[in-house]
Amino acid sequence: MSAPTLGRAPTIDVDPFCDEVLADPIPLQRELRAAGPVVHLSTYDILAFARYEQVHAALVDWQGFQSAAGVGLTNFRTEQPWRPPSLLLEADPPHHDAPRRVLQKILSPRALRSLREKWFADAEELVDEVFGHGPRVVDIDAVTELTEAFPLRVFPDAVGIPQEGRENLLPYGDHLFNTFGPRNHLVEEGEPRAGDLLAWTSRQCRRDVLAPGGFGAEIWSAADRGDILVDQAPLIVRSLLSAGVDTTVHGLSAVLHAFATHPDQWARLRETPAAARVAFDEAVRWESPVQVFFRTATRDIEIGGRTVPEGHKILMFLGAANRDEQHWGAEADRFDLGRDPSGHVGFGMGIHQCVGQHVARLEAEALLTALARRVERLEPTGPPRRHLNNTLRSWESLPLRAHLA
Ligand code: OVV
Repeated sequence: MSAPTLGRAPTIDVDPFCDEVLADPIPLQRELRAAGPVVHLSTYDILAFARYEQVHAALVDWQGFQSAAGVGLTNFRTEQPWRPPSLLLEADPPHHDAPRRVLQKILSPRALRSLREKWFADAEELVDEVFGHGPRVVDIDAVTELTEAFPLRVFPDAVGIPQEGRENLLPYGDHLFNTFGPRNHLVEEGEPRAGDLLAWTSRQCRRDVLAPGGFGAEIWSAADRGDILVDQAPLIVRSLLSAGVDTTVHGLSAVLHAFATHPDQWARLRETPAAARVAFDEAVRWESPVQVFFRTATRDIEIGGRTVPEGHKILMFLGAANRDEQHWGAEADRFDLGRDPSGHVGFGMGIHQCVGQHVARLEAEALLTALARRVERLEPTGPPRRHLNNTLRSWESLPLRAHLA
């Protein structure tokens, strides 16, 4: 069809989904940005964008770059998706819009006001449990004890799912985010459990399983009002369980790792606790817990001086765009509370921009506020360990020492 067009862009032969790159994507991101506005990835024979300008342009052009053919490497036009597609993530207007409107209202800052006090108290309680009232210096693993523990304490309750089986939420999300990439060893290792995890997750989306007053029940009420079809309700609940757990865990890990390695910034947060929100967004920019997403060209479409042929997948490096010096300045690699991180593409941009971002910010604000009150100084006590995922940038372990106030 158009191999010569693809061929004219600078080619990079490195596989962005190999273990070495997933463990540290920063050098490849730099190489991709330097290579040009559009880069050909020979491993998958696709075009990719790593500069802010093209990533942003592709994200906002939903007419030219569709989501309904899948936002992973798999093209849903030619290959069967492993789960029924999401009505939000893997849909385009007009189908996308009613589910989006419903969820956007349920997760709006206004709707979340009723959760704020409870989540701040829950964060205080967790921080008290972790640090107790004895010694002034406490060693923890911030991942298991804080960044996984806090979302798992508040989010499943907010959705309204039962206690039983909640240990499936993180493994389900981990596999889901792996499946947006190529079928490498990470996907293959997840496959034996995938059917059971998806079945469990799908069962939690039924009306009779969801507690009254939660986000899940609100979605069913929207179906009763006719804002969405009744058959759409379970898949919209599934979006909450798919996109709402691993992402927030890794976002919180990102911000705690950032602070542990930038003690001056922690001091700044303690002086100005209201900086918790901006700190979280700066960490989402700096670490980009969601590193990449794909789109599919709906027609031959020009971008960055090249033509993406109709039907071809493109890969958007959100993490690379979020550290593009052309956009962020020479200090793009620095985690800095003095920066205005708005405009970062860590939550995406345009009509698909993260509908749960206010939930994520509220979780972060609650946890950081509680920590800033108790912890004078945070320092790493050992090497942090990455958890590899085809889409997510995440930590398996963050050994930290907290010096209590
Ligand atoms: C943004 C996102 C990630 C993963 C899953 C979904 C959405 C979904 O809607 O299922």
